[in-house]
Amino acid sequence: MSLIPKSHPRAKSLFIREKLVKGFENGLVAKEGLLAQGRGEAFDYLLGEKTSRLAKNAIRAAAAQLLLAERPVISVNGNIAALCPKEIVKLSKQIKAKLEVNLFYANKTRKQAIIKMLKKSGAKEVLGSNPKTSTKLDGIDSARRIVDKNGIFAADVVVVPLEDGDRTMALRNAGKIVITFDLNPLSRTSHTANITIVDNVTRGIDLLIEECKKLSKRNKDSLQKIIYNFDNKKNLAENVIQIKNNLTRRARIA
Ligand code: PTJ
Repeated sequence: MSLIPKSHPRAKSLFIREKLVKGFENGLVAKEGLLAQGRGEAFDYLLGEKTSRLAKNAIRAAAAQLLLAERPVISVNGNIAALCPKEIVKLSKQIKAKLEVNLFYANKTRKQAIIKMLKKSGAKEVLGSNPKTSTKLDGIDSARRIVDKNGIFAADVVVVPLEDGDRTMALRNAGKIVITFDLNPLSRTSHTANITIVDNVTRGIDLLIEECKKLSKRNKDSLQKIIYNFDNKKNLAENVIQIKNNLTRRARIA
């Protein structure tokens, strides 16, 4: 049973933290994943811990891009498997995307635990553990270079939530369109991806599923127009301004 009272002023944030800790105890999350969550929390705090208009714009562009994709793939790491496994599977079904486990801190046992969790959450197939179909992505030295020939390697659009900059760059260099969730608007991943959703993945993922549903009846031209009108660099710059404004407001009333 949780030790966090629902009435606690920071209950929501503490519940998310608890999910990560449980995920760590159950062998899904890397130790470093707990630290990554801490960095995310700090940015979430500065952003106001809510999904902003800017994040909603990025979610809309991401949904349009996913609906236009021919071979979309969602890359799953330990943190995602612990934070929102059901939602990730739901998104994959909504946009007919493949799921592939891809870890920075590679570990066979953890990979299997993540695959098991995704299957328990409704996934039929999860790529990323078959040596016969694995291959290497050029331009990257970390374990993330190992990808499935039928998954990330062949994808045209890849969703990489909570990612490191190296692979985002390697994916871009391989001609793929990259969508990420990253609470840090300054990170290399944020700046290298085509579409960065600056929001907590635990809040934004449901909105992305909804938006994919909402836009699914739109024609190609209309979806392309949404993407054309989205400017990732501008969105990131406005997120930084948002943080600055939040800090200025807090400094005034403190
Ligand atoms: O499971 P593995 O081995 O693949 O490892 C996964 C982690 C997350 C440990 C690995 O990819 C890593 O070290 O990531 P980074 O470089 O710390 O980057 C994670 C980014 O995600 C940071 O910019 C964080 O601010 C951001 N972040 C953390 N938690 C969240 C988040 N963004 C959105 N939602 C979150 N809940």
